[in-house]
Amino acid sequence: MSLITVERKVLDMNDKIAQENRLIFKENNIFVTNILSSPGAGKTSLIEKTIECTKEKFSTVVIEGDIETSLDAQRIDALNIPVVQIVTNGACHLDADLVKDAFKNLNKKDANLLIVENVGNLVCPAEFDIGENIKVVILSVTEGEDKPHKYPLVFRESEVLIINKIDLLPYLKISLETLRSNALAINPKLKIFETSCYSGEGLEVWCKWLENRIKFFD
Ligand SMILES: Nc1nc2c(ncn2[C@@H]2O[C@H](COP(=O)(O)OP(=O)(O)OP(=O)(O)O)[C@@H](O)[C@H]2O)c(=O)[nH]1
Ligand SMILES: [Mg+2]
Repeated sequence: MSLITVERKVLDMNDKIAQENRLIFKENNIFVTNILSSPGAGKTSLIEKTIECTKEKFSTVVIEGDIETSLDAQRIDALNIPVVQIVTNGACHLDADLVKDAFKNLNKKDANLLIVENVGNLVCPAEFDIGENIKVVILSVTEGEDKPHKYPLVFRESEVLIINKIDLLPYLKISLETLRSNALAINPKLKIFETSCYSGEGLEVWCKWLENRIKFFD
């Protein structure tokens, strides 16, 4: 019983800071995309590709979240994009307070898109609002079509599902149609894209959608 109370307090405090973040992001006229997935589904790869295909339209900055290492931040830094790495030292998600601090330390002059790569995990990050405009969940085709039913919260909370690594489909038994219908059964409003960060398939459609989504945010 007391454990449940503590957890509620932590989430209430997080929601309060997330609302403050939302105001700060709005004041800075910056659209915030929170990217979630299990480890290795392709979050950093998709961020790299998104930066590349939207560079004429947006000035992007990135916050990276990892349990250990700054390897992902190094990949973004190599593109000359301002980036701050949060190392959680074991925590399985980013929270609003960590993102607030990281945002303060970000060189964000003229930026209008902030992409946050959350810690690789399909469970905890979905519970923590960080003040983002949209959550995007990535699922790679090797993870199986049952994941929306097994990890429903992240699919419920996300506006977008990106099914990544579709270049691997010829080697797998997964049905994309079943995966899509499982995801839509959990969240009928999900916007679904199919991408390959290797072949480039589907990336333009995703980037165009993001451009429009940012154009019309208030
Ligand atoms: N075949 C294939 N491999 C991919 C694709 N996208 C990413 N990968 C590979 O998948 C592995 C993980 O990609 P990352 O982008 O590092 O994944 P991540 O989700 O950021 O991983 P974590 O940050 O560790 O959770 C790397 O070896 C990528 O090269 C894709 O579309 N197709
Ligand atoms: Mg990564």
